[in-house]
Amino acid sequence: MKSLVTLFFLLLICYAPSLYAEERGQEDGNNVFLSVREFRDHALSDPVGVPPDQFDTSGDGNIDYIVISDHDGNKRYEMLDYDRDGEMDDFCVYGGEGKLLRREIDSNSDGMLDIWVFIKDGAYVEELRQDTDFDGVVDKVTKYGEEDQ
Ligand SMILES: [Ca+2]
Ligand SMILES: [Ca+2]
Ligand SMILES: [Ca+2]
Repeated sequence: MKSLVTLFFLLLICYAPSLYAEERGQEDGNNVFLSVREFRDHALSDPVGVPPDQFDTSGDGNIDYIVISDHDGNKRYEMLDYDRDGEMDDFCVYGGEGKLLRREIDSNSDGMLDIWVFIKDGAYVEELRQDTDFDGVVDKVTKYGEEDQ
């Protein structure tokens, strides 16, 4: 009986993370990037974009704001170096016709994204995912507005 209990806990440990990963994969059709560099490189290499507009809004010589648009002038990505440390930390992803889909933030500037905001209809926050202890794993999911539908 004791070994059955042990087996149960082992299974729980083995299956819990994979179940979680599966759930994450199903929930969003888009890639979730964990590293800000990965994200930036992905956005900059997106073939639908025209050459990005890059700005040094603080005038310190570092690019701190990048906008990538498609050929119709609709925004695809926006990247901001909010704390001006030279590394982008605030990303906006736009869908068709320049509608805001998602915002992803590296709130503690460690180079890894830790806040994901999913936007509905270009304006309403639908879901908030957070990695509150910055270990690379989402540990808090808040959904909004479900009761309205
Ligand atoms: Ca930064
Ligand atoms: Ca972070
Ligand atoms: Ca975490």
